[in-house]
Amino acid sequence: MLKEHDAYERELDVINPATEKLIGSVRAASPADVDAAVARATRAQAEWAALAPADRARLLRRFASRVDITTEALARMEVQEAGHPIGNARWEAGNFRDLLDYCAGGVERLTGSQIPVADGVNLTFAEPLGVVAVIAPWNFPMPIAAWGVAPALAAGNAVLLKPAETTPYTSKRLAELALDAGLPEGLFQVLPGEGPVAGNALVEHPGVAKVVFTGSTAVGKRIMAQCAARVKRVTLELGGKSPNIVFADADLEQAAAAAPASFLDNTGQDCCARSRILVQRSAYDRFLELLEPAVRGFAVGDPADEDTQMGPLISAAQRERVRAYVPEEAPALIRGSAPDGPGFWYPATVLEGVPGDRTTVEEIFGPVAVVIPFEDEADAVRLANDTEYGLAGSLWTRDAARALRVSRAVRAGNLSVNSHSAVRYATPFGGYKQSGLGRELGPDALAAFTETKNVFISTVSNAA
Ligand code: TXE
Repeated sequence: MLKEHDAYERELDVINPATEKLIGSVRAASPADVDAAVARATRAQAEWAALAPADRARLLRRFASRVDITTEALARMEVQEAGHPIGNARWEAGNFRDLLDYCAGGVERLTGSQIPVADGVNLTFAEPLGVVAVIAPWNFPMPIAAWGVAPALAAGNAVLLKPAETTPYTSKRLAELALDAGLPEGLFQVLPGEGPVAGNALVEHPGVAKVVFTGSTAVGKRIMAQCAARVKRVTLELGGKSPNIVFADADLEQAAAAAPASFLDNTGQDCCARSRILVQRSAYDRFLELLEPAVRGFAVGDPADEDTQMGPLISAAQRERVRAYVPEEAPALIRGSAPDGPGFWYPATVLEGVPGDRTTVEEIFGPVAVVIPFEDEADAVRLANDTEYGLAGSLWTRDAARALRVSRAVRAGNLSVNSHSAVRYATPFGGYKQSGLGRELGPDALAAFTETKNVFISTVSNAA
């Protein structure tokens, strides 16, 4: 809820989604705050880029160790503001730490090259971009922030992070930890604020060299157009409607046991959620028999409870979005339970996939999957690719050649075989088609925050 005062003076109320209680309010950044932040970041970046690479790496490792010793507090904060199960929230804080460590290891390996040419010496340099804006969503506030923040800092840039309206607290704490660790003042700033105000001001600001955006496809397209107007660098991680392809030759027990987490983790608010379950017709009935108890057994409840696997949706608005796709009373193949009382709860739901229906083609971003039968491999690939998205996908088979064939045929950035794993900090992550632009993480993570400069030095003698 936003309270309006004079000029631009706003507070963002932060609500615990499991209790609907107000946790607190933070001041929303105005366009003038963004201007001031860019000016501070520009000064800090010059200081940062002038440090010896070993010193930058040491400070980033120190930041990582501050995050490490604060993991439990950050995780508890995440439980409060995002409603994530505590076990998941610990992983999220750990992911921020891991990214800092991983990228610190890249600082001294970010080198240029010497390319053989005639009549001189040719050198290339990997130079920082300057000030980078990271606009993050609420579904994984710490990890998604980390994927931009850590490599951008490691490559010598300053970062302005705008967290989502609903989840500012962990980001604010991370900025304090960066200062504690000794990073220059202004180098990593957090600007809680509204997308169309602070977010928009960052995108439009001439002092911001690159925008890293994770969020809805609609806002991503808008940001890309705004960046195009200035030829500003942009990385986009957008939505998904990822397939989980189960072939009849798979270990069906294993595939069914793993399927619930692939669309229920984070209450389905995951861009990699495998929300289209494609099952070979000859195994369809058996797979559903196995899936039902697995879905019902997925533990829903108080996110602070160590055994909880699924918490509430982030907000009343998000629950309304999910309900607009599938009201709780709509017919379903499988429906789990949800707690009564306060909280933005929504039960795990598995629907029969109806070709062309919006539940089978649009990202619902809730704990909802559709199941669709297929005949053979070609049919599976056709269905898997029958989407404007291309972020992730899983396939379950015991046939190694098929695993490789289908992985190569599915037009998506992150495929997993006999697993639902999508994100590892050491491997590249990103989408095909309307799921995004560019890649994050992996060996090239730092390079995405540099410009390559080429310098030719003539060795032709002037002596007559
Ligand atoms: O996203 P928004 P919302 C999808 C998912 C979800 C839907 C809507 O389907 O149901 O998007 O979620 C900032 N200029 N994903 O409304 O609005 C905003 O403040 C600059 C998928 O929350 O895209 C927030 O920080 N910034 C996804 C961030 O963009 C703007 C994660 C995301 O908000 C802005 C989240 C503007 N004009 C939602 N408008 C994923 N890929 O994981 C908003 N923002």
